[in-house]
Amino acid sequence: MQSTSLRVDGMHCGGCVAGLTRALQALPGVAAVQVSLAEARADVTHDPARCDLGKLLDAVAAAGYDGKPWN
Ligand SMILES: [Cu+2]
Repeated sequence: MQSTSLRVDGMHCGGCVAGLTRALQALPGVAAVQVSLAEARADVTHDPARCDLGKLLDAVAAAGYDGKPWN
């Protein structure tokens, strides 16, 4: 498992947090998701062989938010 942190802009409320959490958790290979509205951050634990950074960012974009690697 690998831990990846994303900067996610465009979240405004708890509904956004819940929606983004669901979208990321739905990806094959994702084991755990922690989304922080205050930090505009998503921490994802995932199997890098099944779910890479590109797939995480695609899911963020598909959910309607603007994501990029945290660092
Ligand atoms: Cu919202």
